[in-house]
Amino acid sequence: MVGDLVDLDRYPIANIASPEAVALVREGRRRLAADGVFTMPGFLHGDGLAAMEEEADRLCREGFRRLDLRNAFPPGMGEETRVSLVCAGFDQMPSGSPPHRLFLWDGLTRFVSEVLERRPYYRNADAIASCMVSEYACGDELGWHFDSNDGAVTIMLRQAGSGGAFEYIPDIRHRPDLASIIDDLVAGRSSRVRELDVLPGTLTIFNGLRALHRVAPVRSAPSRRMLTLSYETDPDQGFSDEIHMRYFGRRQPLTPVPSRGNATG
Ligand SMILES: O=C(O)CCC(=O)C(=O)O
Ligand SMILES: [Fe+2]
Repeated sequence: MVGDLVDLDRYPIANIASPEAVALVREGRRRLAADGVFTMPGFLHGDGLAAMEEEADRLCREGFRRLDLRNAFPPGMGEETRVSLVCAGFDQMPSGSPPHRLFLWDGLTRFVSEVLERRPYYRNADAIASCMVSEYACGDELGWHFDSNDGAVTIMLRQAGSGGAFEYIPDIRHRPDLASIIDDLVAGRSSRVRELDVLPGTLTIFNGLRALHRVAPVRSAPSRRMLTLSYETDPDQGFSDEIHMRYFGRRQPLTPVPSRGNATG
């Protein structure tokens, strides 16, 4: 069902009980524990990436442009950072289109559940923001933040010509010296920042609740494009209306979205 998108020879995760899938899950857990991030290069094969890109072209033309400032650090820390990007939501993806099919594939939900050791685990239930394509053109960026939702999985669709790096400081949310780490960061003198360089087609599992991260400003074309899939421990969990308005400019989906048949992970 997703073999036309995902390289199932390289990543045979369809049968989660197979020895190959078990080994991948173990590797993912090890990487997340050691580095705070697990990447799967070539998760989309060449044809799958091309099909995803074609759909992303259309979605980005119809996306919502967000430009504002926010402070996404814990209360009392940090300062406002810039958010500038284009977002297209799940409600804009035709049923059966490549991103829609990938998100609704239970095999991926189960795999993410196993790697993150969240059982049961569900696709985020949001009709708009559960699955989205984002685009960062020249000058766009997503300032430093912690994520507000549980599990974010990204698939790089296109790298920026230059700039647009994903930068992060893993696993610092609960550190007692978080305030001074953030002071150093906003003053531009932090030595903790790591950069994650991934090629198009790479799937990344990342703990954005615990890690500070940002997308640095894009400096030259082409634009950076990312597919983001969200997962939750609560099958009814969606995003707030504030997120809907900020990222998508609407509270309600454009067209009613049928039930996604949420499977346990
Ligand atoms: O595009 C990325 O690499 C990450 C985006 C992100 O951090 C977010 O949407 O919260
Ligand atoms: Fe994030």
